[in-house]
Amino acid sequence: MSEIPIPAELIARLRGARRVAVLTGAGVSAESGVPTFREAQTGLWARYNPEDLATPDAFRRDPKLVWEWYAWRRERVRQAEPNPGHRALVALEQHIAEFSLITQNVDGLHRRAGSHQLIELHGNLFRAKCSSEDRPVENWPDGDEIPPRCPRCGGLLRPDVVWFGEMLPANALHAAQHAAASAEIFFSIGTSALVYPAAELPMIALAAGATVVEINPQPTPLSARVTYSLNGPAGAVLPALIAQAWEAA
Ligand code: BJW
Repeated sequence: MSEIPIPAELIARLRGARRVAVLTGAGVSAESGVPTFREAQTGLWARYNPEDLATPDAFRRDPKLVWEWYAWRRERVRQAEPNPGHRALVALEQHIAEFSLITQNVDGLHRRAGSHQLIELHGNLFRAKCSSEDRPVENWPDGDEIPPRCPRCGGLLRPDVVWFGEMLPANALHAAQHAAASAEIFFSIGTSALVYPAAELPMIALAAGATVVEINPQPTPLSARVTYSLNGPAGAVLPALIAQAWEAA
């Protein structure tokens, strides 16, 4: 159980809420052993800055390096399991009439935990697309050639994720903006709130009059703006929030 004090007024508002939206970032998967984006990478990858690899330029310069980085990350995520923070968000979805879980994460752990109302803003590690035709590719050969080639046109395959300077999937972004604008309570959890347009979503919610709650052990540029800042790990704070709102009622 979390030792972070959760204001009684927030618990009461959550219990009465019909529309809740949640934005998650890499911090939610940290307790599953998946490194956050801006923490140092380990082992082989410690000398690379993730922000320099997650770009179309990096892929153009060295497609093999970028493909191998994503293959390494896929392997780490395959070995990871959803944690109590992911599972608490599944429980939250079950208590709220109109619920949206907007994630910047590409690891698929929310879906594996059992979340359904999910909006993936930055794509998914486990999908690939053709870098020439921009079409999704379901199955790709795991042969000698790295990156593998598109079975239709022979172009290089790339992960189906959103890199810096690329547009987010329009449907996902519109759904996220709508959820933020109509939420009574908006949570920003485990994100450094540095990357746009995701970082705008809590601002949209604030401007529309929502209660905005941040859950993060570290301060972010958003912290001074929110209604409640809960300074702790998501895997402890979220289960405590659910327990106090519904199990102790
Ligand atoms: C815990 C915890 C625990 C630890 N519990 N918490 C407006 C202003 C300025 C710049 C821009 C702007 N609009 C667009 C831009 C440019 C750019 C951008 O935002 N740059 C900024 C860096 C300044 N944005 C884009 O390019 C976007 N495209 C776009 O806007 O298109 C239109 C356009 C194009 C060109 C010009 C202008 C407009 C695309 C952004 C795509 C981001 N892609 C990535 C990679 C995805 C694939 C992959 O994973 O490899 O997405 S970058 C990376 O950052 C990844 C993440 O999803 C994203 C956010 O990171 P996140 O999740 O916040 O992780 P961290 O590591 O930063 O933070 C972790 C947090 O967890 C920390 O706070 C910890 O304290 C906390 N934590 N343990 C809770 N247990």
